[in-house]
Amino acid sequence: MLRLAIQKSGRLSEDSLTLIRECGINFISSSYKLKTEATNFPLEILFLRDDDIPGYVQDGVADLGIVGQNVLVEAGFPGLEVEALGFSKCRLSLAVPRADAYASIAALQGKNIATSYPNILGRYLAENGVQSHLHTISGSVEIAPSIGLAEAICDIVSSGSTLLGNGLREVETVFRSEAVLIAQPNLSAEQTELLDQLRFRMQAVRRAKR
Ligand code: PRT
Ligand code: ZN
Repeated sequence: MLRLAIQKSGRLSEDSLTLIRECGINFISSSYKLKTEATNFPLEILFLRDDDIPGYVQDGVADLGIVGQNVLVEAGFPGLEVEALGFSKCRLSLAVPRADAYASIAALQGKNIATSYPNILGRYLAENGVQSHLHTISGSVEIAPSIGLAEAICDIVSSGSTLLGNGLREVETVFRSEAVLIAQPNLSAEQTELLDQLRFRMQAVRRAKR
């Protein structure tokens, strides 16, 4: 038996459920149940907040998970990734108020930056020799410059319309992300065999879509 953790409700949920179904795995899901069992594959599905998924898989509470690389790497467990899934593509970017001068990343030296990704951003700034003050906030990051909390932000971007709507301009791509399948490091031989079957089916689903 394998336990797979997916996001309960959010941007990853629908594509995660669709992928499992396209792998030929049948299950009944209802919005109030946090756990369901597949009827034709030894798989149990847990519905969790995406932020909790890497830790649960690292600890072996869940055997597998589907999560964005942004959340996985920020949590500090990049080694759990076993398969890129090709959906929920986005980027983690730095942005500044549209009217502000910005020649290079050196412009952020000594500045306040609001983000939900202090680990990924901290590493990126260090690699670029820039020291900034990071303010970790968990949501609505794009509002920070307009309320005087920070001179810049670092947040997830996909279409760019949220930045635009908040008078911000994207200036650096810090990290590129997509949804990935992750697995706990200590699967049994039987579980590894099931994981291989699952990955084989996921790869076939992706190939069929190309
Ligand atoms: O409740 P829970 O904690 O499970 O969910 P959540 O609110 O933390 O996550 P959710 O559902 O918003 O996102 C889940 C994952 O989807 C993220 O971790 C990313 O891997 C991926 N993803 C893809 C995105 C986006 N696109 C995205 N556009 N996550 C967030 N956004 C947000 C972004 O934060 C910003 O506020 O959308 C806004 C920007 O979008 P654009 O299109 O205006 O640029
Ligand atoms: Zn989350």
